[in-house]
Amino acid sequence: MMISLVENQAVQAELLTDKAKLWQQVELAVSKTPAIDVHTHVLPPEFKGLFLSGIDELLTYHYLIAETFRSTDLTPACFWRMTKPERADLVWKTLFVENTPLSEAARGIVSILNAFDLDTRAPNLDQARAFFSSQKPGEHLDRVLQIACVTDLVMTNDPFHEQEAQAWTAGVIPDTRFHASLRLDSLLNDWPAAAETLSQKDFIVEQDLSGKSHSELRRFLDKWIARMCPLYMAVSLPADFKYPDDDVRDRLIREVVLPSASEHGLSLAVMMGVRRGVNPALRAAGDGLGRADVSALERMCVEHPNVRFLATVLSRENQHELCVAARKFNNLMPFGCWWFLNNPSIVSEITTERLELLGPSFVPQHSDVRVLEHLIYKWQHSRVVIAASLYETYERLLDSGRAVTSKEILRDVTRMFSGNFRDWVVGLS
Ligand code: RAT
Ligand code: ZN
Repeated sequence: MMISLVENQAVQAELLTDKAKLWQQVELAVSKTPAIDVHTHVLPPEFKGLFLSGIDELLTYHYLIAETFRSTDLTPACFWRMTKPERADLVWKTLFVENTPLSEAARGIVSILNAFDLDTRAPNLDQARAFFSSQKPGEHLDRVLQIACVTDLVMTNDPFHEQEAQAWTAGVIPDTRFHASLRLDSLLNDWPAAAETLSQKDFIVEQDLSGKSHSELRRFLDKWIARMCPLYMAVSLPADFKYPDDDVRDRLIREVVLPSASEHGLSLAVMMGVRRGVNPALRAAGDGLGRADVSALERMCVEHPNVRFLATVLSRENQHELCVAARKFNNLMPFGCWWFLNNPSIVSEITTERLELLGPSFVPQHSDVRVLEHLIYKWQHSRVVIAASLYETYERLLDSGRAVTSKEILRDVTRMFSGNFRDWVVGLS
């Protein structure tokens, strides 16, 4: 659906030869075009105990925990012994009172507080806590989505996560704006433990994938696909991931996951370059990154032309290779500026590079949020940078002799913020 920011048809069709006017239209389109957030970790309020919202959750985001340890002598062991409100107090005191919140994740909290007219220089969290605890969850959710200008978001749903699996099994139906993605990390990245769990749940699988393992794994995936109706399947992969390889993960991908994706018409999202547990003492804040081998992704694309791949890579050094791979394979859709890349300088670089190599045929951003209100800053900050990159691209086009209209700008932004993803998945009307 294309939104109509400029009602008047004649104005929409006007050639934007004036650069100030061009900027105004680009800025308007990028800030107001609704986005589908294609990868998040936020669950809807219906998933009791798993829906995260409010200042204590916001401040104990693993990005900020890692940053806090750079400015305190407290040990991780002491930190983990604290309650969540105590941790949030410490993060606030360390990063926002004793220091200036200069980092992107810290500035994000400022943007969130500001969006709700809360004191961004408060000496403590009393005001913020009172505000968030007084919100009605449904209304608050609507308000956050409206501020972030996000219509739909995709969750990360791991059938091996006990608490979440229980909710699905009990028939909890998520808010219609929340869509599932079937996350395969537990299955693909820790097969021995997954096989053990599956055996306990009456799936007859063997560690060496012999016997009925294949059909049982397909039965497992079929069951969860029927239950969650995911828009895609997804896995994050380590920096040293190879394809082909001679390990069990290769066989699982080749013999179980890709045939299942093909049969159900589901895309596979491949997220490459994580190094889990670089500093285990920091728990979820202790993951790092490494340069991945993008040719592994190319080989998956060439071997499986009937499967659509969504792909994001964590290392800055891999970004250009991903763009070039996408030029070769129209079953490959680059998405987002992931995790450590979600900083203005890098989002700007990646977005410009993608526009130069792929035109509008990519998904510029996803939020990766874990806490509802993160949506506000992740989308506000990204939109500012994307608008600037897109403006420069149109400006160069204008200098080369072709002006665009606001209708064309809207068409391009709509394609990037929702259309490309809609075309890639089934079940999102
Ligand atoms: O980006 C993040 O917040 C990470 O912690 C991970 O969740 C990563 O996005 C992933 O999906 O593995
Ligand atoms: Zn994620």
